[in-house]
Amino acid sequence: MRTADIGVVGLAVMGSNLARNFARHGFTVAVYNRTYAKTQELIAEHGGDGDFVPSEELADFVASLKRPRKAMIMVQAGKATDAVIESLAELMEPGDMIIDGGNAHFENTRRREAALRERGIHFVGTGVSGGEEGALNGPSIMPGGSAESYESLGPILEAISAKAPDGTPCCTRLGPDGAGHFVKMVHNGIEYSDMQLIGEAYDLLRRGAGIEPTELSKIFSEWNTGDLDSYLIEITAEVLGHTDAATGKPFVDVVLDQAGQKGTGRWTVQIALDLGVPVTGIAEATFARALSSGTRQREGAVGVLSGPDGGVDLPESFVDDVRQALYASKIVAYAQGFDQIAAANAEFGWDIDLGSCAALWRSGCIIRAGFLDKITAAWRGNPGLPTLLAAPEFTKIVTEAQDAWRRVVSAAVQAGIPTPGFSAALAYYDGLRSKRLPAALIQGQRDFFGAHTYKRVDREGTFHTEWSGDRSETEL
Ligand code: NBP
Repeated sequence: MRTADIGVVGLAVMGSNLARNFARHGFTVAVYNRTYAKTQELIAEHGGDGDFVPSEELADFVASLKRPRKAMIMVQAGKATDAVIESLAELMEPGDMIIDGGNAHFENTRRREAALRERGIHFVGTGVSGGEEGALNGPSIMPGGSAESYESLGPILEAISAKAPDGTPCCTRLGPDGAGHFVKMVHNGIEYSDMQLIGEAYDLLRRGAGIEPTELSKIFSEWNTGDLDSYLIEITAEVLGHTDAATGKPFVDVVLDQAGQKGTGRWTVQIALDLGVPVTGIAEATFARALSSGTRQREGAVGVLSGPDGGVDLPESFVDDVRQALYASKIVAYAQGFDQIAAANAEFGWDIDLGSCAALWRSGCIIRAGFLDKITAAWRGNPGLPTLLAAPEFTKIVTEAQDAWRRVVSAAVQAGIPTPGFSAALAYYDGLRSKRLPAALIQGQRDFFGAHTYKRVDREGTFHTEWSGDRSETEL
């Protein structure tokens, strides 16, 4: 009795919403959860969404799938995922597919794919973004895995995915093994960066310019109608406009200022360090969350370490300056994320198309934003761009924004308002455009203490100076 087009294992919030999304698109969906009560709950509450085939036993679940079988796992990342993969693999046959839609580390996905490939089973590690609402109504989907598996799986995933404004599904096969989860990880890293930058804009306007949350909510709403049009700006306006029912105060004032993290920002930075890619925006955002949560250090410093406390003369144009600084810094954050994906292509032998990444982030995911259309066009127009900032449209935007950007960073320093995201983005921009960097001096220091050698600007070759001797130079 093989009737189901696809199955979902793990019916917590993400799995049940994805299962409902499949069903609403006319697919017959097999559903299984370790605790059967959750399966029964899904059928009782949402059975009317479409055609579900519930099973209490995993063997019955597998038996209910059409060949080649497709089972999507939406369970807790880590050990639970390994356990479910093993149980499924024992019941499956060569040619079948196991799709992991959880937030797996891409190295785990590479390991799992290699192990299952030995057994003839396709393993598709796929990023799913958009939270529970996206899972139900159309997420951005970032699959890895074999081209062969995508032939039959792709149309099903594309059907339930978000659609970009031009109607294109926000789901594309990105490459083999860990490519999909890698792209999802970088997506989350950019999300960290974007949120930090918005937080800094808020802080500058609140503490620096003294604008109250209700007014700020209007400013962000207005920004959302222009270049900054994005989901994160939209929800920022909502959060700032919200009043706490219990106290009547702005909601943002009653929330403890300690940002949590589940680890994907940290992974992005760790891998970037291994790949040697400067993702300074993502790193600063991750560290800023850590600083906010470092209660011991903060308690020891508040009232002890002195400095200006927000008061500074600001230019008339300050609100618009902050908007421009935010836009320019955001472009840098995305440019760095794309650099990281390009570096992974070289390291892991992938061929992830940067234009396709930008295209599938246009809808459904947390970093969806109007300007991703421009980014998509930039990479598609010239896949060999050395950096997104070199695309003429983006060069123009950051060039036009830079006076405002510099005014904002200067004002922040004067006012004692921390802007690690804005400052790091501007420093990265200035670093990239500098004809000469102090790295020459660092090479001299390295040669001095460790005979690490250096290259010269005027001759080919590798050189060392006898620093502790007569300071003569030898060519090696
Ligand atoms: P959770 O991450 O909370 O996991 C709960 C599910 O895992 C339940 O179905 C539970 O079954 C099952 N499970 C566990 Br825990 N251990 C198991 C085991 N050993 N064997 C079988 N099943 C096991 O669910 P979620 O929040 O829906 O997220 C699912 C995945 O999607 C995660 O990897 C998450 O990182 C990822 N994700 C989440 C979001 C989001 O916004 N929440 C967004 C994108 C991706 P039980 O009912 O029997 O305990």
